[in-house]
Amino acid sequence: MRTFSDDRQLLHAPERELHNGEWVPYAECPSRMASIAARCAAEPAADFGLEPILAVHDAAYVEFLRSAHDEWLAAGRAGDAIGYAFPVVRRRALDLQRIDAKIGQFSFDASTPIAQHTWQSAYWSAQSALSALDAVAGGEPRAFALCRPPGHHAGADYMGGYCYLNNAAIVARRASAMGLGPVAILDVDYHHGNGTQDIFYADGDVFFASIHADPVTDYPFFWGHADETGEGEGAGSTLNLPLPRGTGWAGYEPALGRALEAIAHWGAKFLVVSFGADTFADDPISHFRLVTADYRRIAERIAGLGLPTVIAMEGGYAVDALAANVEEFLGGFG
Ligand code: Q9C
Ligand code: ZN
Repeated sequence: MRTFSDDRQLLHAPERELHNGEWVPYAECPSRMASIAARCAAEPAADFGLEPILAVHDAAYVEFLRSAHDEWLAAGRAGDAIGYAFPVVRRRALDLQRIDAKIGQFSFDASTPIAQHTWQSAYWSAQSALSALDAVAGGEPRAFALCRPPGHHAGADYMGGYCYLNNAAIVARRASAMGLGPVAILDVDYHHGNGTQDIFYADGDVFFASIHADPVTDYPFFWGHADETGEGEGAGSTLNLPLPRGTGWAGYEPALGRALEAIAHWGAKFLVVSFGADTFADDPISHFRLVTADYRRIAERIAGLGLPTVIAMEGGYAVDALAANVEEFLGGFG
C-alpha cells in the first residue's frame, strides 16, 4: 500500500510524561515511527500548507503550537513545555499571555508536552495524512499515512493524549469538502478518539464510530461513553462501542461488525481509519489482548466495505512488535 511520511516527524521528542503519579520516559517516542518506516518504503509527504489544517483547528491554537516552546524558553524555562492549570470551569476566551496560562487554555491533560520541534513534527504528520488523501483522491483505492505525532485526542483548539493536530479529522474534513463523501471515520485505537468526536459532534456530514477501552476504567475517562451519540445536525452520527479491559478477538469482532454495519447503513462513500496498534496484548500502557494475526482480520473486515480509504496511524507503544502489527494490518487490505 502507498505509504506517506516525512523525516521531520521524528524531531518531536519530549523527554518524559506524568504517568499515574510518576515521571516516566515518553511512550510516544520517535523509534515508534522509525521502526515502521524501516519496514515499508514510505514516500515523502507533499506540502499542502496550513489551509487544510485551519479548516479543522482554530488559528489561535495553531499559533500557540508554533510559538509555545519559544515562549517557554523566553520565560527562562528549560526542557519541554508542560501545563499545570486547566480552565475546566466556565472556560472562556480570555486573552492571557503567560505561557503557563496558554498551555492550560489549549490542552485537557498534562501528558502532552511541547518540545523544541513539536510544531514541525505535528505539521508534517498532518501533511503525511493529506498526502495519503491526495493519493486516494487520485484513484488509489487506499493509502497509509505514517502519522506521528498521532492526532485523535486533539480537538479544534486543544491538545492532549500525545496529540496536537488531528490528522484523521483534517483528512475527513478535506475529503468532505472535495465532494468525496459522505465520509465516515472508524477509530480502532485502544483509547477513545475524543478530539475527533468533538470536532464532528454537531456535524452531520461526517460519521464517527469508535471501538475503545471503556472510559470508566481508561483514559480519556470523560468521553467515549455509549450514550454519546452526537447533537444537533450531528445527532445520531457518533457511535461509541466501549469494551472492557481484557478484550481479545472474541469480544472485539462483534463490536467491529456493529461499527462497519453502521458505517455502511449511514451511506458512507469514503472512509478514514484511525489505526492504533495499542490494542495489542503486550502494549505497555493498554489492556486489550489482540495478537498480531488479529490485525489482518480487522483490516479484511474493513476492506469488505469496499470504500476508498485513508489510514492514519494513531497509537501503539509496544515498539518491538509495532512494525509487524502495522504490516499485518496493511496486508489485510490485500
Ligand atoms: N497514566 C494515543 O494512543 N496517558 N494516546 C496519560 C496515563 C495518555 C494515548 C497518562 C495516553 C494517550 C494516541
Ligand atoms: Zn491510543
